[in-house]
Amino acid sequence: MTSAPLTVPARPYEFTFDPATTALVVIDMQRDFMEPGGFGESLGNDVSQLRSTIEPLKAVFAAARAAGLTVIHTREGHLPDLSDLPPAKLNRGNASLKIGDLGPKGRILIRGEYGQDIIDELAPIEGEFVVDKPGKGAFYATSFGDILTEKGITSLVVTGVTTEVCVHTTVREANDRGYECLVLSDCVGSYFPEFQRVALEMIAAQGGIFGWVAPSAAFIEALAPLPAASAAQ
Ligand code: TIU
Repeated sequence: MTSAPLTVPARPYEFTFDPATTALVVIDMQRDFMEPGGFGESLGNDVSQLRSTIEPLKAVFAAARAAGLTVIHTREGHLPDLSDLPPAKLNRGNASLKIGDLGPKGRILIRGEYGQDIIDELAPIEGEFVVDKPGKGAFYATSFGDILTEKGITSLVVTGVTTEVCVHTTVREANDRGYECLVLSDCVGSYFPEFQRVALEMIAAQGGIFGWVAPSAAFIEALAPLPAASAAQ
């Protein structure tokens, strides 16, 4: 099934997409990254930096669900026996709590734990996909690519955290596989304001080397244009 293509004003130029072949991708909006006591904080980060993504994402969810878009959530995490956790990832850095250690919200970044799940505000609903991934990118060692193929998806609208880590890795992986990616600038978040700005610049630079960038309001407007009368007010 295809429908009429829609257009979003974006950087570096307009992003055109068909809702029937477009998925909303929500990367790792998990307590482990968004709330105190999780993996993100254990790495020394101020998790409050990511909270500004929640309200814009709620509006994007409403618009995407009303338009019938495929919605795919991801969660970074590992098996309880850590068999899918490379020592290089376990030992990297100077975390106060390592992956698999017991924190206030359960074992850090372990599948099935309270802290590893998606925050209440952005919980998936029935019919949406939830993909668990052991790496930063959504394609590595997951069913993500198969879901896109089965659903006939060619374009991704990418949101989530963190911008320069799991969002960037996923967009780069998707770009190499031929997907057109629009990143919603206010629906992705970083612990570092400078990284947020530069990571978005990197996507749209060089004629859109990895994809397009637009604010969520432009995407919502493309999905559900305001009636002319109210738009003029
Ligand atoms: N540390 C950091 O910025 N991010 C991650 O470890 N994972 C994701 O980005 N989801």
